[in-house]
Amino acid sequence: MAEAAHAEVHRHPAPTGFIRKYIFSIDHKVIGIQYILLALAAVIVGMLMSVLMRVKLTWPGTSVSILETLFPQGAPGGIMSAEFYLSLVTMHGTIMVFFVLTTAPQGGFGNYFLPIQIGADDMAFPTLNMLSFWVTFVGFIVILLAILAEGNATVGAWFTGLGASWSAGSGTVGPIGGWTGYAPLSALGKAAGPGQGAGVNLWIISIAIFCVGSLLGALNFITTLINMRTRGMSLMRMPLTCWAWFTTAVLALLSFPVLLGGGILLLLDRMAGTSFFIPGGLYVSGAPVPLHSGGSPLLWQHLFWFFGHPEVYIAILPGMGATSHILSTFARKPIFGYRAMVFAIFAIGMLGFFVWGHHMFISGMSPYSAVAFSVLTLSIGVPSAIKTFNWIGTLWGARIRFTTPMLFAIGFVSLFVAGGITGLVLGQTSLDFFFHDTYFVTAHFHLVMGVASIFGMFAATYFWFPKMFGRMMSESMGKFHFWVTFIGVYAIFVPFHAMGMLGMPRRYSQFDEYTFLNNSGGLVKFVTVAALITVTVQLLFYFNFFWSMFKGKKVTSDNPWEATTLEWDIPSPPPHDNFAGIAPTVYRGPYEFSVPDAPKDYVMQSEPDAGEIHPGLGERSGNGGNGHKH
Ligand code: HEM
Ligand SMILES: [Cu+2]
Repeated sequence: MAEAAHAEVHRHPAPTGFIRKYIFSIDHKVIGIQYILLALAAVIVGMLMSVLMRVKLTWPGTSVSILETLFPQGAPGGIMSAEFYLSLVTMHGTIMVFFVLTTAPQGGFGNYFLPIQIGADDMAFPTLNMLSFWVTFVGFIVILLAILAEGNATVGAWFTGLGASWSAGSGTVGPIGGWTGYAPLSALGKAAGPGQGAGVNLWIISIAIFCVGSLLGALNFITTLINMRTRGMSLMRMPLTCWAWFTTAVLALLSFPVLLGGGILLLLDRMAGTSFFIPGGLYVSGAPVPLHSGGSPLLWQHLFWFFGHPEVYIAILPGMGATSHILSTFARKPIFGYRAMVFAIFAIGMLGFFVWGHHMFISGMSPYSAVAFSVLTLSIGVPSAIKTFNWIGTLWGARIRFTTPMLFAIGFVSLFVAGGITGLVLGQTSLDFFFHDTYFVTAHFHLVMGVASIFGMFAATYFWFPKMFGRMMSESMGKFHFWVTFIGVYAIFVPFHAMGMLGMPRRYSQFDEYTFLNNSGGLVKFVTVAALITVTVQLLFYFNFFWSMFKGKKVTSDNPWEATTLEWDIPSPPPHDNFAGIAPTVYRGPYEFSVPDAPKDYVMQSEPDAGEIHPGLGERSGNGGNGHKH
């Protein structure tokens, strides 16, 4: 074979010790799984918090005894206080956005499959990759500390020695401020009220650490994709998953530094007496705020949302990539409009940097700026519609194989459309005046960013599980999981729209005082019951995941889905260096299904046409032959 001539020297031998193999591993596959496990742990915390929020909103007198033990002041007698609710909102949002949706799709699946899909033996900088994960992990530990520092006197006491701005155990619970941490509330420190002490410092530090981890990861993704594609893997032959991970990395590289910088300034305001975000003449609870003047709370909003809007694409683009890939595979059809899909994903990513002002329509900005932000926001509808049409075009007239990953991919399209439509509503200044800070917004972003991304990850998990672990997940459990979750999330979030139209404000722990909401009790209860059912069925997913890892049906082929990309050429699970030291050669695009006259209904990327093997081709095209040194 021509390939044999290009055999590479094995760069790093497989580690043997437990620690190097599973803990401080530099193998992108192990690191990918570590990210996935981190997300699986974080999402449990985030989900439990959402359940507690719904319980507090629906049955405010409920006593949860473990809360009394952990947070004796925030939940006296196990009954959640209003402040407890507000800190739940903050931590639920933060953990979901950062530690679930920014870790699993990119750090997890991207790490595992990007190098394999482009025919590389690892990431460009394996040690840096390991560092990215462990930095992110430390960020997660710090966010957990943030909860306990405010809410638990014992943990709080660890921090009180650090100085006045570290006052902790503030009589309530975790930090309060929403995942957006708006100034001046977030900049003032303890004086601003309960939940504003050490917990907020730790919250900022956690996010800053997270930014560093994500930045290192982004550098690695970009370098790997540009430098390490195997021969024949031209850009336009890459699977759409790779385009999505690449675009996501570019967004991360451009947006996380802004949040990191903003976070440092915020910390300086809290601890070093600066006034970046604190205006003069401020009063809190009737007392003047001394020593601060000249800062701008709006500056924080600009910095935050310059990061924040790209962040929602960081969360969802990998899901779009996985969905495109999986739809094509199980529709047994080439993806409709490959080039248009690449263009659209990049357009969405880039336009995402010019729309942050749509989060600030009611901040008092000039109506002229508002019009500009509004028009730019609506223009993102164009590439989004291109993607949607192409997904539908791919499914059109196909003989679809309704496997679990396919169901979740179709679910992704459904949720993306359902949630995206209301983006067009909110993108209009006049409508946003009413809807801003109501449950309508909560409905919009949960569907389009929260749950759609999660569906993308479910699809990816069911799809790649056999490759990662050499065993299949149970299809019957998977389908049951899909249907309950699919109906469940609509049952939760469709009523949110109605609540928003009634004028129900978000981030409120109770609505008793609002007579105009008196009739919403039934809706509120319905949502909570739906949430309890939906969350419970996720246990089945966890069971399926871990049970199948050890007891699932062993794969009988390395390509159980009859897919075309490079990962399906190699053993399941793949060996330490992916391609056993022989760089593969790519002869075609990634979605050659239902090819006329082909012996099977698909042709793999690595399959040459008869007579197409040219000895020496590898030296001329592609650049994967040399590997890299480190
Ligand atoms: C079982 C599914 C979920 C339920 C029942 C749920 C419920 C809630 C509730 C009740 C709130 C607070 C509303 C308020 O008082 O303003 C909230 C806020 C939020 N949720 Fe979820 N959620 C779920 C899943 C997710 C997911 C997957 C994400 C991932 C992005 C997410 C992200 C957020 C964010 C960013 C906020 C806003 C926090 C803030 O206002 O600062 N949620 N959610
Ligand atoms: Cu936005």
